[in-house]
Amino acid sequence: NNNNRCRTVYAFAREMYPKTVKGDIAYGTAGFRTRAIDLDYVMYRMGLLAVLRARVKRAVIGVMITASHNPEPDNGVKLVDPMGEMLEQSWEKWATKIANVTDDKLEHVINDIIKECGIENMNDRPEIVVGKDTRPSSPSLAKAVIDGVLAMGGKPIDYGIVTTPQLHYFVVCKNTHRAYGEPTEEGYYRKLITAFKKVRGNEFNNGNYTNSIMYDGANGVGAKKVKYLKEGLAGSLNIAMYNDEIIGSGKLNYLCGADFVKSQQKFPTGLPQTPNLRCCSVDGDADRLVYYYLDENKKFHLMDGDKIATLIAGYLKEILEKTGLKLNLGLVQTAYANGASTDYITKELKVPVACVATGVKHLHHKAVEYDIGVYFEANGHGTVVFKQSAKDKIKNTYQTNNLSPEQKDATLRLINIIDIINETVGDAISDMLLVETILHDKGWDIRQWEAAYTDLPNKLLKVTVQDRTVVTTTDAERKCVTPKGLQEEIDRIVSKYPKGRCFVRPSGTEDVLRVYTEAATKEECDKLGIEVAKVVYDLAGGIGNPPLV
Ligand code: G16
Repeated sequence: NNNNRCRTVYAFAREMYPKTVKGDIAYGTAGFRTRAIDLDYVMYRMGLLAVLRARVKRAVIGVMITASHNPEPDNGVKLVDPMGEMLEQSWEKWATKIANVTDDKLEHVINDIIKECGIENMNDRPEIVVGKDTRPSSPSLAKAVIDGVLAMGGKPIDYGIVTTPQLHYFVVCKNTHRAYGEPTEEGYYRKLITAFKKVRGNEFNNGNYTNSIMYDGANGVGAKKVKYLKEGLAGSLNIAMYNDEIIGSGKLNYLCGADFVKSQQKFPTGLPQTPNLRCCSVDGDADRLVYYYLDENKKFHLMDGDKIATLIAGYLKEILEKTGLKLNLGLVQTAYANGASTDYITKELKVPVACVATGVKHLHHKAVEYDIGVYFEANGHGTVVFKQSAKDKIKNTYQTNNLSPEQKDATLRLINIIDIINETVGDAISDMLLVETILHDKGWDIRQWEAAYTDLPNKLLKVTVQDRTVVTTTDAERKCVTPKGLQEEIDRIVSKYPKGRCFVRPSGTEDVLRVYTEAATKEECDKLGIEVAKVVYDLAGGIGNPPLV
């Protein structure tokens, strides 16, 4: 029987999804990501792998087709593990092997997986939940995944166009037998909207907080999906939508969206430039969120993932104090976190901070060590995770009779806030509702939020090189190991700049090296960035135009 099953797999692979690309593809920060035209066979094979993974875990596995913040001609695939995490790291080696093996060796790799993972029953039909973003290439790539799932004997459940975090949510709902929520889009919206409305109550405005927001959907799935939310929230939060051209407009992430706003530190196209209005942007698959506004002088002010993280961590700390519950709270960041934010969290908020490598998979992993773990990348990708024991404690405490009215109130607030949060992965829509809840409760406008601390000027540059793997790093990507001499040069340059900080790492989603710099003034920060980028260009094999001096 196994042999029959696998014969279909190989015939399909040869006939319909032959490996057309000679070079290897690497499993990066968020799965495989490259030009969409090079991905057909990779998708088919990820369909196969998802079924094998589901058999090993005896659970539902998710496959999301998206290239998130990348330009429209790119695409990619992320595998979602049973509890909503990104594919376990020990399986990335299988993903890489199965994606890169030649057609005639596919059989061997599959046999190796079956053997090494001890898969005995190849005849069950595990469910594989499949979702895609709005890219024009996504439907045919989704078909390739589904064909892979069917060939391996799995049962594909096609959710069509959904956000990445929605797909993670569906996987967890299914694997918890609906304890986490209904595994439908309606169930997702209902859960978030109900919790949001409960916390907000009937006072829609409070102090300096007003309940209107301008929302940039990046011309992607985040625009399509927020429409349902907007209707459900009618009145309690007014969302004015912009950049909601969807499929095939070529405008996905173009001059708009969270990645553009954060990395260019600019107001996006398509939104009215009204001063002092609270605006937010999501990215191409709606798992990142940043806030910003223009002041009276049209100066741009950004509230990035660090500002969101500190707002949330500070607020949860206050609420916890009000409840009297003893739960440990921690925050996880990456090297991209602004130095001022880390100072503020440790010194002012007195919340412990951990630093890990880029990629939500690393942050999530670390955050689950705390009773309540807040994690955010500076680019706006993050969420909050609660240990089951912490949730039980909060709920059980609420049932006891010895709470003061303040304690009871704060505990109930916390219970509802947990339901606003999509704990499975960073979720721009749920994060937005959480930020709005906190600002509303505090009665803050966006300037009051901004005032918590002042970011050190920072810059993110890209350097294109022949082969980005020549750069390897250590210490949560804060130091380069290779090429030889690069780190010494970086240290030498950085030492000339007050409050200077810099690191260089290969991107896991684009074919570039990233250069991050921070310094006391904007001019110095820009200068530092260019100086380092030049050295990187020279020592790491730069191609194309050298960075401008
Ligand atoms: C992905 C990852 C993020 C990461 C970003 C950039 O985001 O999920 O964790 O920060 O790529 O990664 P890199 O610098 O390695 O290219 P997204 O939103 O594109 O999926």
